[in-house]
Amino acid sequence: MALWDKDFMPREDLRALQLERLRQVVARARAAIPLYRLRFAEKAVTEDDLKSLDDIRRLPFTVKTDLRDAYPFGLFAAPMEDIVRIHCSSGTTGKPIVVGYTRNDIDLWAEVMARTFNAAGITPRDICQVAWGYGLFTGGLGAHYGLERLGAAVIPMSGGNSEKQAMLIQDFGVTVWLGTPSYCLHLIECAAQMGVDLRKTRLRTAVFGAEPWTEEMRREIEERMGVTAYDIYGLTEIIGPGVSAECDRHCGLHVFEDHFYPEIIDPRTLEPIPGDGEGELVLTTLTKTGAPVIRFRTRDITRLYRETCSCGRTLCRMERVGGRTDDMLIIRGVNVFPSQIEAILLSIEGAQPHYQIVVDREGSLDDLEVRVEVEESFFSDKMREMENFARRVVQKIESVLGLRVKVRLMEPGSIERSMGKARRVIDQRKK
Ligand code: DLL
Repeated sequence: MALWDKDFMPREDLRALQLERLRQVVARARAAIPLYRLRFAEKAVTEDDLKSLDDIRRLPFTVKTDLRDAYPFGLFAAPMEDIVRIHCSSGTTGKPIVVGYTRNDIDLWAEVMARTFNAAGITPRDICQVAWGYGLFTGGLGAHYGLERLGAAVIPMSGGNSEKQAMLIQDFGVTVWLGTPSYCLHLIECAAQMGVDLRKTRLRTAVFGAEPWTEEMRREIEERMGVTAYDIYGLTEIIGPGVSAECDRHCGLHVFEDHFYPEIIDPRTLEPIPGDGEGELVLTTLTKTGAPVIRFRTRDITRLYRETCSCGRTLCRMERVGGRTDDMLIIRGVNVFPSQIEAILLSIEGAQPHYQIVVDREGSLDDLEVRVEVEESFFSDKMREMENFARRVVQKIESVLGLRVKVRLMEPGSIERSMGKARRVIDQRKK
């Protein structure tokens, strides 16, 4: 049986498996983690109360601060002798969130990553360049083990060093590139400066994840790189990448539900959202033994589609994550996600996919400034032409968002490039 046969399991079998695994993980967490023992006792719930999957609602949520407060190893369910790997979340300030993996967890992680890459059409014949960071971040090593499990050739490149990335793509005949979409754009530019047209190389697939990106960005990169792009999703607290992945239909990301149980809740009432309504994604790890988490509130906003995909996978699909509850800017009462601004900018000829959003407060009013790079050929010495262009950008953003904005046109290359996750928002209100 191939690993990915599990993607096509009949729904009833999958649900029975999920319930059995849910009971097991609750029992494990209760036995091994004092915080869960206490929380379950407060709610007077044990694994024996879980008669159907809907009973998951009786269990308490886990939030980021629970993990942070348990720093470093307080939520591990296995003794250190069984932990074989430690990763941390990518937060920039304060203490990180720490996750421990047993041998079992490393194996299941490689399995879900191999299923991820199979869904993207990657085979043992591919040569794959991994440009997510290797280290405490889960992207590099997570992808690495999955590609090896699949039997593909892996180049553990990590992020940055764009000239070398471009050189190896050419010289090694790399067919698959994996990393963040924002770094990919930078790589395309660097390659062009070196005289390398990535469309003319053997590259055919790009796998992107670790940050939000839009359909407009997909089209832009597919065209400039000559690839088909796939979206993959995950987070450190749950395992890293490998929670969900697109198939060749590109209509949502299949959640590896036999390992991760998804729910969608209303972040204010904490009640489940019915049908395929939008809300906050909550995940439970069903099989992890090192650091299992029950009903983790991801803060990522998405929705779940439960009809079978035309690819035949029975796994439900989540919509691409356009933003997090904590990324949402509230500007003069209007909710704005950076991804909305990205989509608008990319629909304007001459605007480049390099942008930053600066929020500031003038008096009691919030101000939104969008800084966007302008294509070289659009950059003009004539003040009037530039003003007209800026006005067009302002009008377009204002008509979609219904919000007054300032637009600052920037010279090509002037906005900071990232080797990993891009920093799109500078919020000066928090100073
Ligand atoms: O970014 C794990 C990962 C690595 C995923 C490589 C995919 C590829 P963290 O650093 O813990 O882990 O960040 C997790 O990043 O909660 C989302 O907000 C965001 N995110 C991850 N993938 C996507 C995606 C890794 N495909 C946080 N689309 C998550 C949108 C994403 N947002």
